[in-house]
Amino acid sequence: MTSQLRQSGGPAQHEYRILRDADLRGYLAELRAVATQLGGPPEDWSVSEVGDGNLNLVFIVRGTKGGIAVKQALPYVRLVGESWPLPLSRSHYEYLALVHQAALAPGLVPAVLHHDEALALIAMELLEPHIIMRKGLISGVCYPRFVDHITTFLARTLFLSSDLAVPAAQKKEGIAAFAGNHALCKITEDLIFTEPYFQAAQNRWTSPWLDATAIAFREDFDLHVAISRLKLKFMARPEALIHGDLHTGSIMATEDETKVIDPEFAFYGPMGFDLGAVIGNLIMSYLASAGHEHSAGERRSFEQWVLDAIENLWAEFSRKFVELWRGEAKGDAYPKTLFAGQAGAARLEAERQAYMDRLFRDTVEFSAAKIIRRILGLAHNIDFEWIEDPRLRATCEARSLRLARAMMLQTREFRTIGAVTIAARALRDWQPDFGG
Ligand code: SR1
Ligand code: MG
Repeated sequence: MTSQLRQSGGPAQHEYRILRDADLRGYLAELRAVATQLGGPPEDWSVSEVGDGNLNLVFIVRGTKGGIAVKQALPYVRLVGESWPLPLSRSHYEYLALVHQAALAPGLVPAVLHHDEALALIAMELLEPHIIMRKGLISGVCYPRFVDHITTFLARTLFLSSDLAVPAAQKKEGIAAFAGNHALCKITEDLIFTEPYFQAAQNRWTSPWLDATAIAFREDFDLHVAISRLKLKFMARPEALIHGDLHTGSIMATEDETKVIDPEFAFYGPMGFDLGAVIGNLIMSYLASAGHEHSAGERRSFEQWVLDAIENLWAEFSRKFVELWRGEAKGDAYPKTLFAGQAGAARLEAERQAYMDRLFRDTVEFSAAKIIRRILGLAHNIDFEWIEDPRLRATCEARSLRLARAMMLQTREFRTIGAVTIAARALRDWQPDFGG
């Protein structure tokens, strides 16, 4: 992208530096297409840093004609500081993922306007009036088009990058293209699949209420086996190009539109990890809702919407995925020659159902892992963090941990998505015994 723009009058190659205000303005002024989109003289552009994520800087730049968003990777983890270095190459993988996702699921990711690998910078479409979906959910906003959009995104990006859809050589090239993103995978391997289950220095939880639960999770070898099996699935199953961090903070939404952002954790991994991220985060939104009530029951219709969304999400995803499989199976998996005739077609259809059942079990387990890490690990969710009363927060978190532990250890009891929502509903008003 940089070299193409340079040929058409873009800037010369830059050394990495953190771009701030005037520097960013000057840099963008050299990009003809971007400057035209902004409009007016660069001195009049407004620049504000709005990033509230764990890793990067995000600037909103506005000119007389329009605005753009600029994301720049820092050489360290923003949440922790310079003591935790992180490769800038994640910006390259994010750019690559955005381009792939735009091709596979048009209209569901922000348009990329410019990428500069050396500066670890991506300029993209400003999403307005979209807000981070997690913030909308905390305020009790329902998103009527969300399930349709996110299931299209998931079914298309996962199916169309898998061995079901692409020839083996192309799939392996895809794996290779993202293999260098291992530092971001390592964050996930540590923060989701390891640290919440031992006394890692950076863990935190709502103390003292969850102290006993945190200790119990650290001493529970059934759980340690389950999370270790899941970690291995994450590490060793390159099923499809996954987003890698698809929580509700990676989604920007209005009532009518949904855009998936921030795929810097993208790599070829297990499909259930993305599905589990969305469902696990919706479960947390549901079980955190009681903590945001001003009067008992005022958020019931919102909560019902979240439960319906969880159920519809799996149903719609699996319908769309199987439909793609029936119509666009151009990959080398399940060779047509092995499923000839009517009997072969029937057997393949049954196998599709078995495949979806396995994927559902993965999804349930990954959802559970996503919940546990946000309550006992380093990086927490504002769904819980914004509950001011710590005892109430701990109550919502304890309900979520109880559900997550069951989903992780008794996965076979959660045969349908309805079983998950029934269990969540049963825990909505459960009162944990905090002792004392
Ligand atoms: C140190 S990074 C912590 C978390 O932020 C990202 O959003 C990922 O979820 C990561 O695990
Ligand atoms: Mg992110």
